[in-house]
Amino acid sequence: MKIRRVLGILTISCLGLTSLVNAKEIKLSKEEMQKATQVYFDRCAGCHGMLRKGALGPSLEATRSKEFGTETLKHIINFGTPGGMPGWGKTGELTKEETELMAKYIQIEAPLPPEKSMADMKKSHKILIPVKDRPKAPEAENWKDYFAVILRDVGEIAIIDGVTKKVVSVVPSGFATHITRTGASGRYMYVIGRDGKASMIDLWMKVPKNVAEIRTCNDARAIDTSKHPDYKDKYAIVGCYWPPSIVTLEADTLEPLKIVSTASYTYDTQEFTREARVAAIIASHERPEWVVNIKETGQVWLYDYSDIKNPKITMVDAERYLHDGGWDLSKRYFMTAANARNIISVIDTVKGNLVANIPSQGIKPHPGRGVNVNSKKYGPIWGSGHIGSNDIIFIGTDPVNYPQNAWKVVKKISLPGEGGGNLFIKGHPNSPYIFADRPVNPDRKLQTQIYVIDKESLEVVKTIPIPKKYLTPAKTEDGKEVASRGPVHFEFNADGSEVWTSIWGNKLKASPILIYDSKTLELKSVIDDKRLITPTGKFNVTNTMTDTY
Ligand code: DHE
Repeated sequence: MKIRRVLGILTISCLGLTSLVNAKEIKLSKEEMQKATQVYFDRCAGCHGMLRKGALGPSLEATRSKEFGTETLKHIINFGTPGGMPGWGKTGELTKEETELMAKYIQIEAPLPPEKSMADMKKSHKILIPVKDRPKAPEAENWKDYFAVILRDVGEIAIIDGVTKKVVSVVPSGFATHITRTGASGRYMYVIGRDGKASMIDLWMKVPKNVAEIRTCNDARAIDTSKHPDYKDKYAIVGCYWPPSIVTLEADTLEPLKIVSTASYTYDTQEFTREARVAAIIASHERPEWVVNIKETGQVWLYDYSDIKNPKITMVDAERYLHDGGWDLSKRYFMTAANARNIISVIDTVKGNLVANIPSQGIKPHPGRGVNVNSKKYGPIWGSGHIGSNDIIFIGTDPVNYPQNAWKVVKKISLPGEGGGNLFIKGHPNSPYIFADRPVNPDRKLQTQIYVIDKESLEVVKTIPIPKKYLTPAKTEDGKEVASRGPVHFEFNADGSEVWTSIWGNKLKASPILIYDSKTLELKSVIDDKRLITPTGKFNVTNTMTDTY
């Protein structure tokens, strides 16, 4: 595996010193440390933290890892766990040697990652196409039905026309690109890489291109924009994992405006937490406000951007560890998973307070943005799946007209078969069905099916197996076969008549996007393009702009 210096020179150069001194029985060479640091960043830091204190995954601090020992750690890294830890060896992402290296590395104390200042950030800022040279009107007809598709392992975004199903453009982005979000008008698609590189693609161009980019931090997962009508297309926001911070930017140039550190105190035990990372961010449509999950401290920050240099932040105590979430049907309540404690926290963005911490009745809730249904029986409800168990839950979200159902799990169903592994669930007002994936379930059959839930009965009414021809394994250079993981993530086209999913393959070969009719559930088309390497998240312009799910 090639070593990329995404962590920066400071980390790489200090590794050899600190870590080798701390290790008693385990010694790694400087080269091995560099490689292991990179692999840790690529594969482990997201769930276990840069400082290895744990979050979605457990703590990997050296003292704890040592209790397991190299052989047990190798086994876990190779085969994964039923709780959602991927089997990195089994999926071919790590070789035998890399698995052993990582088992040793996590028994050595974590090196301290570098900080980042405004001056560092500014050095990386590039306006690639100035505003005055960009199109004055859309040059393509269907741009509001474009999909931005994450090509995770190659760090690119494919822009696909939702009407013609043609790949219009493939645009470079940050390392192991994570998600995209649109501005309020939908014109620009904002992209965040795991290396903290934010970029923006102009969808009005005949062939969409990046028009600006900036490295906001060293590790990030979230990006959004100002969606209040008075601030339409004015600001963008990046949420960083490391250094843990919120970075605000000009929306048309990505010029950095302000950095706010999120290192702070846990809401309950009031312990200082250096690594208080920014997880989901969502923009209010009603107020000049971003709703920001601070993962480790269990607080949701309501970040008022009306005075961008002097932001007002309301810190709402919720629960730990906050991860992803989305709006309820009214877009007043933010429904978010506190996955370490199996809780869905509900934040009232009008009153600026916590409404409820609802036990999710499953293990590790993972909603993505979740799903909204206007149920005949229960009124407006919001739903989530779980990584660690097969439970799908629906919570009542209308305290005025359905007070008896509000902030309660009104319905819980089970996906068929043992174990969890669900990552995303999606709906659209024009589709009678909700769609759920299960790409991290260890059972091959369960992993490669789509689960269809009827919006009226709220029962799983069908499972759609992915045809074998779309799951053919890739071959490594030494002839080893590596299977793809099955479908991951769903997104609808603008009118909700189609639902798109992608096969989560690996870097060795392209993987298709499968498009189903959202009413008949027939496979309508397949986008099979050799540029589609590891397609994961898919973001339709209209649905992302309007927060439709
Ligand atoms: Fe994600 C959303 C963090 C791994 C695909 N992911 C999110 C959000 C967070 C997050 C905080 C919410 C962002 C928001 O709404 O502002 N993701 C993390 C991790 O920390 C984690 C667990 C481990 C890591 O090292 O990054 C992780 N995520 C993944 C993947 O491996 C996925 C499945 C594939 C990929 O391409 O990276 C993945 N995450 C996604 C997607 C969304 C997302 C597609 C947006 C869902 C949506 O519909 O809005």
